[in-house]
Amino acid sequence: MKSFFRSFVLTFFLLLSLCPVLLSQSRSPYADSVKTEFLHAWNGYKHYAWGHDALKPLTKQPRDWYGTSLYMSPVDAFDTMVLMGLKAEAAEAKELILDSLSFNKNIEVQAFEITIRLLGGLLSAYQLDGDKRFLTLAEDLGKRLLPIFNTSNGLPYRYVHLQTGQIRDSVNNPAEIGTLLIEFGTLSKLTGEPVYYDKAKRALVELFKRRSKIGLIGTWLNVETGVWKNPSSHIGGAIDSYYEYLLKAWVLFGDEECKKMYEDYMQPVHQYIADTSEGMLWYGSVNMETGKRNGTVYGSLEAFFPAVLALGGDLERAKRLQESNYSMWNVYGIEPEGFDYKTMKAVNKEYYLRPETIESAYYLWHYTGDEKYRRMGETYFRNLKAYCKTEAGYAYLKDVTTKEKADGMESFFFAETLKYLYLLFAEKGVMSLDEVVFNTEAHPMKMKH
Ligand code: DMJ
Repeated sequence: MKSFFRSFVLTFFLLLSLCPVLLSQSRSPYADSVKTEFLHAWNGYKHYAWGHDALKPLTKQPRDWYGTSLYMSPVDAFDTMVLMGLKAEAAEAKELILDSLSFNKNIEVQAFEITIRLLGGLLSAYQLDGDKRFLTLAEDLGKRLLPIFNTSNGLPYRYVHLQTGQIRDSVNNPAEIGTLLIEFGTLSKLTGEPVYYDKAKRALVELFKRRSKIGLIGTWLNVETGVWKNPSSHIGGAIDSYYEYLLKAWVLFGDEECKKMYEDYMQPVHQYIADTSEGMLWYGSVNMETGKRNGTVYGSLEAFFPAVLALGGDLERAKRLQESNYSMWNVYGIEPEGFDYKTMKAVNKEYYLRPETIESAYYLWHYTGDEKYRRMGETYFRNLKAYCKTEAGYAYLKDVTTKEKADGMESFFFAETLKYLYLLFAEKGVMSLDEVVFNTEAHPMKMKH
């Protein structure tokens, strides 16, 4: 009897200790609710904007970035449908893309946006679905984008004409210069053509060479002269994903030089750009030459940083910063584009349906198994539904303080916002950070192919 009691107690404590592990492997009921909301937004797109880049969710009109469609929403949404198991929708989107998408168009495009959304989306579609036509489209696009690197130092221009290869705008920023390697590198891997990897990698290195004496970079740079046009250094828009890609190029391709550059940047980023207020960790902005603080604004885009820190193994900083992300969200029940962390007030009041704080919650949940990140996700999801849902889809907020809506639904809402929410609530292994590297638009690139 005694031994029966002992084994009962032992089994009980064993199960108790396994609880967090089992919980973090299990599927939350929220996963299906996210799927339902994905379908709501997708059906709105289908009904009112089929074949166009995006849906304007208030006026229920289509929107094309360049006056002709490049099928942004279907390409951005495809891999999310695959991982959610939405087979019929994925088949429909695939047919639309393969029947109608062509890059032989008389338009000039922004290389960064087209790379992260379309090149990234087509490459992940190919890796997940296996249909070679996705890769053919990706290769055609890659070739048309290559002229951006035609400068004496290999630092890319911002715009390129898809038919003529004419390039424009030599004043570029670190994010647009340095967020190309995951896609171009994967294209090299899949086609066996090293040119894509080499050119995108060179841009990262050339940018690194132009950091200041204290190791920081600014916001805008003339790629021809190498002169910085805006010396403000931060982790937000126009810089953000450059850091992300240095780290991810190491994770995906094993590129040690990229890892070293990432580590070299992180030291001054934490030394100068990091700030604290009321005991909370934030990242503001400083002058790249002197390290002198020139701003205390954080925001929706900066909220990506805990995900990168977690991927790089700096879990303590990642957890601390995610607490700040969450408190920024909770001031208005939804986060603003710009937030002064000293006054805890919005300074740019829009919300563009951005994914970054959800992405960070997902990475932290993956690496720690702590259910608290799922609870954060539940708040994010509930508030998104409460404030942004419309009859035809989901809409931006013009003002997070009044919750007044604006007429936009970016394709990254399908690619990222809903994907990271779904992954946060789905059972582990649906698509894991141990097998894929997500590009900055959340398109998964397989580590082994
Ligand atoms: C996306 O296009 C990408 O995540 C990019 O890195 C930043 N902006 C949007 C999402 O906010």
